[in-house]
Amino acid sequence: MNAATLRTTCPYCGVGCGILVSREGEGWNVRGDPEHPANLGRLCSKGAALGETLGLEDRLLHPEIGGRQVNWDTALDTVARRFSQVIEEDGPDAVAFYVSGQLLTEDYYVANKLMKGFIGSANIDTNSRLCMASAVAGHKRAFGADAVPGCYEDIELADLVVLVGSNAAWTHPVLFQRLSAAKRARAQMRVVVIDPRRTATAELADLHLPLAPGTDAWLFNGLLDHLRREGGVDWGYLEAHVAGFGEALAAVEGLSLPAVAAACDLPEADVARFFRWFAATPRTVTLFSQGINQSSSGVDKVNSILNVHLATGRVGRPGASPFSLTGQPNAMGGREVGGLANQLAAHMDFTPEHIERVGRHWNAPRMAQGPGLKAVDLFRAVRAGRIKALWIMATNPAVSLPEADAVAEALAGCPFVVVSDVTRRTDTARHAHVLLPAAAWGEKDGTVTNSERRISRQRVFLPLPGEARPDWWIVAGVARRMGFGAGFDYRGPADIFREHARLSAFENGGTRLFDLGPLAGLDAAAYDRLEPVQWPPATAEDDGARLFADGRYPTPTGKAHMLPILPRPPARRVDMAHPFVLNTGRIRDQWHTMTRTGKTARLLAHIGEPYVEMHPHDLAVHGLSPGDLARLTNASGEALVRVLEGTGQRPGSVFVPMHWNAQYTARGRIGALIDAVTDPLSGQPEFKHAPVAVAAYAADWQGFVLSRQAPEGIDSPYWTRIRGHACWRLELAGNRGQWPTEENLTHWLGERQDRIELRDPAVGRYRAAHLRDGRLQAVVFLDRQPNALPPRRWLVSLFERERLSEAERAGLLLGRPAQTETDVGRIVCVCHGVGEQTLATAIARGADSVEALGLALKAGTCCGSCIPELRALLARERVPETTAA
Ligand SMILES: Nc1nc2c(c(=O)[nH]1)N[C@H]1C(S)=C(S)[C@@H](COP(=O)(O)OP(=O)(O)OC[C@H]3O[C@@H](n4cnc5c(=O)[nH]c(N)nc54)[C@H](O)[C@@H]3O)O[C@H]1N2
Ligand SMILES: Nc1nc2c(c(=O)[nH]1)N[C@H]1C(S)=C(S)[C@@H](COP(=O)(O)OP(=O)(O)OC[C@H]3O[C@@H](n4cnc5c(=O)[nH]c(N)nc54)[C@H](O)[C@@H]3O)O[C@H]1N2
Ligand code: SF4
Ligand SMILES: [Mo]
Repeated sequence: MNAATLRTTCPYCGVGCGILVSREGEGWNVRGDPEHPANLGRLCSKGAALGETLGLEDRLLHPEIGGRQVNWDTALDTVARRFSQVIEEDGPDAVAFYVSGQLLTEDYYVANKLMKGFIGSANIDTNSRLCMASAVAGHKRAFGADAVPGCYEDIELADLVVLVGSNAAWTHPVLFQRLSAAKRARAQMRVVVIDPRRTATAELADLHLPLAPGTDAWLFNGLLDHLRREGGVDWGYLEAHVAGFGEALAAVEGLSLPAVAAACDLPEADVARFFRWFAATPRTVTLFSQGINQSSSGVDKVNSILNVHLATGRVGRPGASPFSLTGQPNAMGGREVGGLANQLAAHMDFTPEHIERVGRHWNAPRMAQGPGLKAVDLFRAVRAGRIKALWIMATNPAVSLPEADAVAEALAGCPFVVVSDVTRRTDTARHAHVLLPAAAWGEKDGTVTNSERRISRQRVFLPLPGEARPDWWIVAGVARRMGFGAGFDYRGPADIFREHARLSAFENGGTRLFDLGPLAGLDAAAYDRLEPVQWPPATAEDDGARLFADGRYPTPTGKAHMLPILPRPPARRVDMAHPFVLNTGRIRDQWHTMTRTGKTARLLAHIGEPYVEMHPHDLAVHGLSPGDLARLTNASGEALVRVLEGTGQRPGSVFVPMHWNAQYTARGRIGALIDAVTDPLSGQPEFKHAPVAVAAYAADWQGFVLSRQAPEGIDSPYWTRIRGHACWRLELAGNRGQWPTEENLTHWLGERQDRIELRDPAVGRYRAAHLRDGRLQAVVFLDRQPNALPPRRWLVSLFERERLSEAERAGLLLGRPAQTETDVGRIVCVCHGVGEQTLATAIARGADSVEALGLALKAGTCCGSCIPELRALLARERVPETTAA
């Protein structure tokens, strides 16, 4: 590693991959850190594309009040004054912070301290409420502390890996690559995937259980009873280390195999196979994520999983553990500092003893005395006018909360909204009175904790652009101006980290697992050099990689708890008017609300438009075809998206990605259709189960714009903007009377005299191009016959030319390539830009494995995120043996 190489950590998912950054020409080379224990050199497509997201386009670079640029003093004074004023007039509970698992631990710690120790309210909640809250509550009920017992290595050591409600191939890709490699290396390893959809993750599975949505607790209860019946319970472990097992087992007694299979709508034989494998495999790891957590009974589902691991004594042992996958890069760090409204700090709760202790450590003038409002309730309070000043940091609630339209309304009606973000234009920032420019990845310094409790450093390699500042600096600046100078006199993140570590060790005496005592003395240089380290930090006897291996749990009795679980169906049921279950989640190449991944063309090459994926049978019944537009509706809202056919979809269920928002599409904020029903214990919303109606949107015309400039001035009922390498693509559709106006056309093509045009009102066709010195600037194609629209990829390729040839110019408005050119098809491998068509051709010519495709086309050889899809393509396209001769 040369001296100019900097080691840092990926800012996306909870795998927490180590990254090496170095200069490369004008840009930055980003690659996996071979020495980081999370990824050992690997990166996924999002991590690998980080170098392309560093541009300052779209960045918020200066503080703004009411849309006008102001200096930092004015901005911080204004925020401090308004917050103080509201607190004075209406009390501390009339203000709130809504923060994020994408803050660094140091940022998070300072925000939490200000609210809970100095303002005197616990109205600080985090987007982790939407993400990890059910796992947190489940862990606390079972183990007495919010701790993931296992580590990544367990996934490689296990003989059975069960993935429940996790699409790790797309959402935790590097961990999934580690799992795939282990499975290849160890013939005895089996993988079970439990997900209503057949996902990319399911491609690796020996058994996929496409259960009816929301029925996981029946499955795990059934498994528990099976273990009891078939001698699979470790009675010695239960007697010694677990309380409540009698009740838990009694609650599931008599849950027969046929009853489970019926409840989950699964073949009995498949359920039986899963149960047999689980019972017979001591080294079992169960990975779970949002298919479990995001549910109105999420906590019970978590405990139904923890129950079967406790019953078999498979907790915190090599290759044997339950494993909650964290989503965001610092979801875990947020739990450590106490970013949730119902936690205090450093894994302490709102008990009188803890309140007193934390108050003493902080020297806090006004400790919050009890839990604050959880995210959904917090925004309800904003809407009801009970919260009068709100500060949002590093999250985009107008997109990501359920009932997103109501959230936007709440923001619009709130007297004072402050937004700290790195992006200038977001659906949330639109409602801000004060915008504060935060430092982004590469510009800020601190720590994050990944899914396996490993703390890693994010380091600075870029200067602060404009007037951007780290989040901790912004919060501390406001705190000082509110009169709390002594508590917020930090010189840098190292100061904050030390204080956080000291608090974790403060009067701990082994009572709290989360103890960073050994790190509390790091000086600035040691903090700077800090190597990735798991908590609890290693001791002479224990490397800290696993928890509870000795069967001792941090509860008053030292025992874990099994809980009787009474499964509940999802809160909202489908009916005649809303016959589909809407399931929402992630796609491989986008991150949440696209504020960063939306900046790179490469990551939009795989999937560029918001879509609804449906089973072919449902398409046929509802008269829909792939490529149509569909309108999804229910009482909460509506969405307009492209139809995608997916045989992996369960009939009756549809899937829509959570990512698209008003910056990229007309009506794609799917959170608008999700009722804010939450788990009674965790407050986590049911994002995976909203009844909806789906109907064809009978567009009278469709079309597209390709343009070197980002297209603006769009008012069509349907539009999506997609960044490409050489040009932007704008997809459009509308009804009679909604045809783009002359003003729209001028926006996209410039003045009329600069265009070549073909207007055919009789058939409803408009085609135009704008060339400058023979170089294509923009084209517009609108048509009442969507299949008369020319191939977009061909036109896009013309934007890559410096000059169009005569033949190309002639072919342009005819909508036909001058000569036959090959269409590479939908891009599958985004790193090397390899399309489906190219892959299919290579397969037809004999490339018969992922490795062969890699050798021939480089596909899948960079980040490996597309390997599950390569496998699926191979399975589909491979020439049958008999005809191959
Ligand atoms: N590419 C990408 N990766 C990401 C993110 C991203 O935005 N983009 N975000 C990160 C974050 S914050 C998070 S929280 C994680 C989330 O990671 P995951 O939880 O893996 O992702 P999701 O797509 O939300 O949902 C997982 C699966 O749950 C399934 N599911 C739905 N209903 C049920 C059910 O009733 N039972 C079961 N068993 N499964 C069900 C869905 O079909 C889906 O395939 O991803 C992280 N990684
Ligand atoms: N329908 C549906 N909705 C969901 C989910 C789902 O599965 N389905 N999943 C939920 C889950 S698990 C999650 S985690 C949430 C995620 O939802 P959000 O947190 O709303 O998503 P992001 O787009 O990551 O928002 C992060 C914001 O912070 C900004 N940002 C980035 N870095 C920094 C920084 O250093 N400082 C500051 N101040 N700002 C920064 C980004 O520009 C962006 O605006 O979505 C939830 N919503
Ligand atoms: S798996 Fe991908 S997104 Fe997640 S931390 Fe690693 S490189 Fe980043
Ligand atoms: Mo998340």
